[in-house]
Amino acid sequence: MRVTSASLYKINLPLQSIFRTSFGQMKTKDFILVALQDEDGFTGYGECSAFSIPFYTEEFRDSAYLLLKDVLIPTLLNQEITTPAQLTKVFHTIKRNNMAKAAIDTAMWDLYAKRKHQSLAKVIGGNKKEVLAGISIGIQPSPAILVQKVQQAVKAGYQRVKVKIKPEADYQYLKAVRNAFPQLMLMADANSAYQLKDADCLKKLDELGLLMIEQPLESDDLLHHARLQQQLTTPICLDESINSLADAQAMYQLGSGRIINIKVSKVGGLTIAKEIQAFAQSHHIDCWCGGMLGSGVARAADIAAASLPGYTLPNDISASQRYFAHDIIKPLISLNNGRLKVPVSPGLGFNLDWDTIHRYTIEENKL
Ligand code: OSB
Ligand code: MG
Repeated sequence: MRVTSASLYKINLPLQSIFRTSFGQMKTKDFILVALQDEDGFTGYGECSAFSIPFYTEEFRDSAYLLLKDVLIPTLLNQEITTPAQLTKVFHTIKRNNMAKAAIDTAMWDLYAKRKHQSLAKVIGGNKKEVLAGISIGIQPSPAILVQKVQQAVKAGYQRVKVKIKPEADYQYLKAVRNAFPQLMLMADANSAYQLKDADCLKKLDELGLLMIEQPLESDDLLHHARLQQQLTTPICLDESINSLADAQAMYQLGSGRIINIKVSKVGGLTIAKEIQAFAQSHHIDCWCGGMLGSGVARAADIAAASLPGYTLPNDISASQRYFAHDIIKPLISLNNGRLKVPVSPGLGFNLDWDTIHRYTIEENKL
């Protein structure tokens, strides 16, 4: 297949409510939609999830937009590509910038799947009919309000609840949730808000029977994560630290954690996500699929990834309406007994909602 033209849309999609983490807060999901057209009239769609400010990884939306427009798409145009897995070679000389690359990777997988009249899940090797939905709840003003939010999530059917934490909003908040829901599959995500010297504070969380603590320390600090894991009974899950297969291998060798949050966008797309899940599966490391508050296009790719056998735990893939009053796909993603159906129709398995896309697009380019 050969990509002959491409379109980029910079979109600011309003969130239903402000999402607060230890690194900042968001009112809109700012992202880039990439459309790639081939010589036979097929179109593949991918999302670049980089935030407007580089507070989660070093990428940000405008840097990704420039890279896509001026480097990645011009490099791709008119090249004969046999399989999307080849893209890692095509972009080999471009360092990191995984979220920009992931937008192209996922769009190419969508295109490839549509050309074969197969679902995205099928072409990447997924073998599940549905995947487990979990929810991520931002930092709340008080433990009582958090308990209310968790109550709503449980009622909606979410199989696992993740609570964002930071120093001063950790033990008391989680304890209140644990008291109200003794059996709940509960976990915490610190987004690197702690240091090794805070180990005592994190050790206190061991009594709450959490499924895992996600990314307690800095993203480039595998060594201290290993030291911390030795002191905790709760498994550490790495998110920000895992940007490549090599990162997953280093985590395993060093014992920096026991679980991986594989984000399709953060690792550069479905090809690498698949490699990491295969490595994890062969080394008995549990994995699940994380999100970036992505729109439906990102989440459709996440559902396909989560259908791979190595994704063993509930994912941060929620229904469209959890985050958005208007999503950019049709039909909306919805929960079915706490599960999400893996589409069987070609490609991503959703149509785009162009009214919504045009309404929230702030800039576009045709290449
Ligand atoms: O750390 O997993 C994270 C959202 C934005 C940035 C980082 C993270 C998150 C989430 C929400 O936890 C995941 C989602 O539901 O999309
Ligand atoms: Mg995380």
